Amino acid sequence: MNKWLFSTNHSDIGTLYFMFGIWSGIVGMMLSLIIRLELSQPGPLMNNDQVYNTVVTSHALIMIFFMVMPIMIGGFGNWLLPLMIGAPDMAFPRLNNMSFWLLPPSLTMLLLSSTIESGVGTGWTMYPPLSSNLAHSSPSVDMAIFSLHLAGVSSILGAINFITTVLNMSAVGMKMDQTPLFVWSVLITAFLLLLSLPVLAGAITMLLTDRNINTTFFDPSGGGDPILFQHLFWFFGHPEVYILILPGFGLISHIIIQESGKNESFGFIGMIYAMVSIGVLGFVVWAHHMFTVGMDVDTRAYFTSATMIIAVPTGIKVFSWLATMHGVYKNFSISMLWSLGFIFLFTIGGLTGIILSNSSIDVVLHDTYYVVAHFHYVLSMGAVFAIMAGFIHWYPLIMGLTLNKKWLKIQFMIMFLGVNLTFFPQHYLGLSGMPRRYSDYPDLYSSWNLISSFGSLVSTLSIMLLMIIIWESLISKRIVVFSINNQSSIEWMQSTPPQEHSYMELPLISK
Ligand code: HAS
Ligand code: CU
Repeated sequence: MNKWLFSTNHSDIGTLYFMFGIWSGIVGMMLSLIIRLELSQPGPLMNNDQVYNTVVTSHALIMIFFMVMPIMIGGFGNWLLPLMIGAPDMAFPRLNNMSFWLLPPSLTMLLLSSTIESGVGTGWTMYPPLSSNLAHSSPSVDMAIFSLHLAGVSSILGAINFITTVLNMSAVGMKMDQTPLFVWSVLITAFLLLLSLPVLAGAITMLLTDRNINTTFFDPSGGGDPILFQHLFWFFGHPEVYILILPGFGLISHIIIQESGKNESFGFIGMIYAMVSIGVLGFVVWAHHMFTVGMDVDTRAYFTSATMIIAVPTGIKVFSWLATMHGVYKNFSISMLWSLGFIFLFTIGGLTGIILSNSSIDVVLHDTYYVVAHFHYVLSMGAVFAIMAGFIHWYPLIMGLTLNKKWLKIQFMIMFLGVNLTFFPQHYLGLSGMPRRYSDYPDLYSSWNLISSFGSLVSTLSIMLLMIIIWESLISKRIVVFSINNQSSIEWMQSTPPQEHSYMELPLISK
């Protein structure tokens, strides 16, 4: 009990984050099934649009704040980052414990907000006036705001911890240009968190005072402006999407390097600059989420151009991953399958992002299912595929056990099919004008919605299979043997002698 409650050990805390993230992921997945069930055919299922919108809101917030971020930054960050820089632990172990333990109360608050009165039917963006006290008079929105405050504090403390750890506790002689890519990705993510979360905190606090103590930051009747909330929200919200994907980029790089038998990534330094540029540019493109608010043409031209420039560093990453794989005998290990799936599907999502960044096209596509398709390609197939790849790749390190490869391959195939069935049709729905965040639609949209809902069942099946695979590995107890001489008994540990840029090999092997 004390081991878990008061843990100051980076790997134990990492494990807690994994368990928390997986649990939230299951909750988020159940909520998505409710959404797809409601939308599987025209006409009402739950017959309550406020409840439907509450489910959509909780699904998004849970997946973003309580599934992807805890698993990627809290789980993989805590487990791998100290090992990769040769540090004994995180810089502030007790702060690390606190970062984790702020999350369960935060999630509890969010879940409870759905159980009292009308729930939060605002969408994860919480735009006023919908989220103000006229349209959402119950305390549900206030609870959701407090929940985000807590999650925000947790992430800011975590970010401080990661930045300090990397800058102060790297092995002697490890220069920044020798620091592994995953460490870089978490470092950059931590800076994005540190700079963007306080802006969200400010925005939701202003919303809280608007709702409860008669300020009018977002209320024109008192001289305020609801558009101000959108600017503040997206100044956080856009960097947030890179927070969700950058650690995944780091994981994918390591897996591809290792599975291709290379010592370092193709264009290692370029990969670092690409991530830094994505992080910096991520702060100057926020208004591409607001093209329909009535912006002047010059501002739209600026935000369109700035957004498109992000395709350049992202392209550098995609082509460097492909070049890293080039020239080796193709090895379709499971983590490599997920990595290839990641590159392919993330690129599709990135390209639809470029389409949406055109302000005149976005005026038509904004708030349609095309946007939903875009962000699920980069999230459900980008971020989640990176998590799957990483989890399977480092499962032997984390659990000391091996997984059944044949079943994992089948599971990959089912999930690949499932997510594409779910989200590819949503491009067509969006292009033909189906709006997002509605519980019903005209008959015209029936067929693609049915296929999409069927796909979500297929994906759920694959996740259930994954749970069985993990259970099988836990009861079979095929224990991993770690060797110090680089000749590991398991496939994923096969590595060439450590050279420049491959410090990450050392601690993993001596573990
Ligand atoms: Fe996005 C909306 C544009 C990346 C997540 N995005 C969202 C939302 C989420 C999200 C969650 O400009 C919805 C938020 C909400 O609830 O309303 N996004 C982009 C662009 C990129 C991008 C340009 N998004 C992401 C990532 C996410 C994410 C990563 C999370 C993990 N996104 C938008 C826009 C909206 C938007 C609009 C608002 C839409 C609306 O109306 O609401 C880029 O970072 C993507 C770069 C990646 C690539 C692929 C690899 C690059 C290669 C190089 C060659 C490509 C070239 C492009 C030269 C581009 C291979 C050529 C172009 C062709 C079309 C062929
Ligand atoms: Cu954006």
